[in-house]
Amino acid sequence: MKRRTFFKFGLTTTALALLKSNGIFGKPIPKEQPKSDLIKRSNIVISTWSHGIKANEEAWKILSNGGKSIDAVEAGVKITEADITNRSVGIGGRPDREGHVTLDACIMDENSKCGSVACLEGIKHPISVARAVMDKTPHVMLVGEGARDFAIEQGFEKYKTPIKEVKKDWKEWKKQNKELLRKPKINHENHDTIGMLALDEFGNISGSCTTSGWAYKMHGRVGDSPIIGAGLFIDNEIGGACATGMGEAIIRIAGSHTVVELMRQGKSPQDACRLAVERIISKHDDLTGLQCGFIAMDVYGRVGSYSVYSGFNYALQKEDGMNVMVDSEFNRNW
Ligand code: SD4
Repeated sequence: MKRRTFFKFGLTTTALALLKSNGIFGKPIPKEQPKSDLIKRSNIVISTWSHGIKANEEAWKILSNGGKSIDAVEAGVKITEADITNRSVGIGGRPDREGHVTLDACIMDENSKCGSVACLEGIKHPISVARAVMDKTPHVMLVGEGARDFAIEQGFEKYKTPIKEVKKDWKEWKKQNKELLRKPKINHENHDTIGMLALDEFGNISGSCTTSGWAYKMHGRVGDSPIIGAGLFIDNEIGGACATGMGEAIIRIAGSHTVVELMRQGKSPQDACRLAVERIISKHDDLTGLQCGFIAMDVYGRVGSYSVYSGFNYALQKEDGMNVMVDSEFNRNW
């Protein structure tokens, strides 16, 4: 069935009021009621940044047809990975300093099964390779050549990277950034990983996360996105979280795991994201360019987000045809 998206950019006041009134941002959970009665059995999907709108649409097709959240989060982010105009995720991503596009991705399901690939080159869908690591190997994480050999052996589509336009930009960057070649610096304009969380009608949460990482990073650098507990974490008894932004800072506090553990302690997804961001802030003296953001969802169907700096947003869908961008709360303006 064809579905319409009403709001592509920004959330209208009415839509925001509607979402607030049905408790999506954090209606308190009554203590006296058994948790199993309160677990939400309905479809919700959220994903980071505006590319999340298209990714949500794809995930929603699966969720709204009675599919599982793990299939929805894989299919959703594949849309972003395949978009060659996207410079921070998948095959259109920017390379490292040496000109290699190295991709990071991970996926986690309601049974705490997870799979991950890091520093993977020339394969179109790292998220599906991560899923294959989860489903077909006894391991959680494969990196570099080993990950690529596994992907090829499993028949995954190869893709020559960097694409022409990206290679041209990289050559230009090299000419103009001799200093940065020696001492890499954060490039916050290119920190647009897609992280996705979905709840299905069985009451199960899964998540996915995929990125080409920090543009012009050192060769071999791996960020938070493929690291279970940093870029993504799911505990189906509690909820899930994923991260975007400067991976090094997110890894330092085991970011997504921290958000889930804060929810376990009774915090709403919104408060859990805020507290994790505040912990990042408290661990860094210099916050220049240090953008990090989290999105989270709990088993009661509540969602939240928070970032260090303004400008972070995420796409939210919980009804047919209503796929909206929500501006995240933040600690400070740029
Ligand atoms: C990284 N966290 O490699 C990723 C980049 C990112 O939004 O999130 N971009 O550090």
